[in-house]
Amino acid sequence: MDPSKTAARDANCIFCKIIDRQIPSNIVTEDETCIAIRDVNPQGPIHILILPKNHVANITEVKDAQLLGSLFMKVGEIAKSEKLDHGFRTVVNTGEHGGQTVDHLHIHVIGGRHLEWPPG
Ligand code: DGP
Repeated sequence: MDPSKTAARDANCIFCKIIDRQIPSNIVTEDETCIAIRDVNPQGPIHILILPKNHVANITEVKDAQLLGSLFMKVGEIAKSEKLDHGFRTVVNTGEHGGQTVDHLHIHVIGGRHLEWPPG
């Protein structure tokens, strides 16, 4: 098996603990590669985070194009199931300047209200 695809968690990562059910969360959907949870600090009526189950710190660390594809395919599925018919925003914060506070790759899906642009 490709070692880069072997399940791996970071013992100090809060999202890895959520994936392992050590910390409770509101799970929207999951499959073998990713999980989607409701953000604990929602920035809109709908705010969902899509994360890979294997620990990857951020988008620059991804080695697996198929994994990225799977994560982004979830965006559309979730937008449909959450009825975000009027649109939504997809955000991937990276590093300190990007406002990333949890070092486990995640895609924000925010919707349910009109969002301003540009961000601060
Ligand atoms: P970012 O700033 O892009 O790294 O986003 C991290 C998001 O994770 C932030 O919107 C708050 C959310 N978050 C942090 N801790 C938890 C948690 O324990 N549970 C859930 N559901 N969300 C969390």
